[in-house]
Amino acid sequence: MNFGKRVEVSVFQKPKKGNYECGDSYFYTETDNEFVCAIADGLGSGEFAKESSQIVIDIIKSNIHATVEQLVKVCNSQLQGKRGAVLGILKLDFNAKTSSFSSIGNIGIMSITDNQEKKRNIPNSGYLAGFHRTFKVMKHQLEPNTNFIMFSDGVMDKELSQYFFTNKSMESITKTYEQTSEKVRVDDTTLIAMRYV
Ligand SMILES: [Mn+2]
Repeated sequence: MNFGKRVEVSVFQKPKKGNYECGDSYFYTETDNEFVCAIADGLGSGEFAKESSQIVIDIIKSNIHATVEQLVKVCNSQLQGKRGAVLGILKLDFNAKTSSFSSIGNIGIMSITDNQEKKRNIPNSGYLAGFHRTFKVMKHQLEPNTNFIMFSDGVMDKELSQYFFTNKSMESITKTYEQTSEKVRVDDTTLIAMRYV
């Protein structure tokens, strides 16, 4: 096995002011064939919100070979009767050389290549709560030297700087975010910087 060789990852996470535990859950992994990253944010706060975001992340963890479409569908069905959750998933297929991403609700995903070709996902509105729903998955060719930035809705638009997309060190992106963003968070905040080399 050959873990972590193709995608460099750095994560910044901070809970909402006054909360000890963060309601956002995330997961990422790399295998020989693919890279998968997801952020889930349970609606509301407290233990039921955390339960929903954790259900979603556990499903993705145990089904990393599934497509983004399949993952969103299974996560949605497993949230029936639970507190809803918003979800962003990014999947890189190293063999097919494709990137696929989808977000249901307010999880942002952006990508930028070294020659400044920038893409931002169009989130599907709403949230996952077991109801049948349609959603779009954006699929692109996977170019080497591409940064992917995924973030929960605790990240404010004004905190997203151009620098995040042009820097080649993922650790410096999350460190810079830590230094320049508001110290007091009004919502749970997760920012994941990834670079496919
Ligand atoms: Mn949130």
